[in-house]
Amino acid sequence: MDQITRKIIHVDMDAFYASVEERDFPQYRGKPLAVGYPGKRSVVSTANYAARKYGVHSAMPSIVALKKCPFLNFAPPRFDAYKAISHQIRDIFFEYTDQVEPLSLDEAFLDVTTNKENNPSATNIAKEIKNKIYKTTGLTASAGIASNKFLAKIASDIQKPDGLTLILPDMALDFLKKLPIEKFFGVGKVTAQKMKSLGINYGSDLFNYTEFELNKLFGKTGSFYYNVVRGIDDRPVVTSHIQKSVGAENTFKNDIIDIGEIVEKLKIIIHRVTSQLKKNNISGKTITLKIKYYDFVISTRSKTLNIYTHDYDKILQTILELLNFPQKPLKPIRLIGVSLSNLDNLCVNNMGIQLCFDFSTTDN
Ligand code: TTP
Ligand code: MG
Repeated sequence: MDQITRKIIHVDMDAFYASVEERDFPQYRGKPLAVGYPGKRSVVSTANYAARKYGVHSAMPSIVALKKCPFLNFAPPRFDAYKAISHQIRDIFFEYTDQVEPLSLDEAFLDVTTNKENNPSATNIAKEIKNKIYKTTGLTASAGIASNKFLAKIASDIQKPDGLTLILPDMALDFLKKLPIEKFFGVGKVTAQKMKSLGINYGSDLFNYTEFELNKLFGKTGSFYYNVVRGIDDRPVVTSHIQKSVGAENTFKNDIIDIGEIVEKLKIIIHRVTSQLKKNNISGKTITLKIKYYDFVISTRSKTLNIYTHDYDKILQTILELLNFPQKPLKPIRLIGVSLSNLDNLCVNNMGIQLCFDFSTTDN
């Protein structure tokens, strides 16, 4: 069977947190800016491009950053703002494909081999996405387009900020040979150090090793390195394990027509749903009421809110609206269910690992 060449886009916002702060607080614009706190035990979350010129970067202790750039401004992080923008960009991705794999708040892989627009050009889709992101959020993103995730991820980094980079399969090898080993997506800091101690500084050095040798040196990941330096990466864009909805339902022993009794049953169901949401620290935007009547006819009604919620009262109020409370139901009800979808769990990967960065550094 012919292998179809995949079309993968990787989108990554430019200096994400810092760009949001510059957008919302004009006094920072054009000046060196770090997101984080200047305190002794704090680190920089990210720096804008003006600060990067001085060598300030993510994860750098704030004191070191201040030594490098004495006039550095610090903006305290506003995680909710970044999360809201993350949802805006995710909505844009879903206009093109459901094959979206978020890696963190500001980046995602998209498989657009087949897409909702039937657009054969992944490059044009990436351009459209960048434009829409700019129009919607006022922020720039960089995009990489390639036949696999590894190359797309590397491509998006090449022309930052506001970049658009296509790596065609026959360009990949030349490019990867010249790439410093620490820029390889999937080669962590520790491995990069080990590779350097072996004299592997660039892709070309890695290319000289056999798969057998790499497996001996790095275990199973050796095969991964062997393949990616040749531009080979078959990993799919993974979406399926991201939980899409949280819900609960109840089938009654006897059909119910009394509206008061239905509301009491709904309250119990909503409690179950909200405790589930709270336990997993997620909220949802779309609230759905499902009713199965005595004759097995099913009706579902949904409302999408402007905000994400896991609030009991808010959900109850919406459900009562959907139920047309206090009107009596049309006919006796056999089952009733409540669910929340459109969840804000986009930074949990397919293994349930939280990928968003934590902001516990508040030492001042
Ligand atoms: P990145 O995409 O790695 O960085 P960036 O968007 O700031 O800059 P670039 O233009 O190079 O893409 O990370 C996205 C956000 O995640 C970043 O704005 C802040 C946060 N972050 C941290 O909090 N700590 C870190 O160590 C890193 C790398 C990122
Ligand atoms: Mg980024």
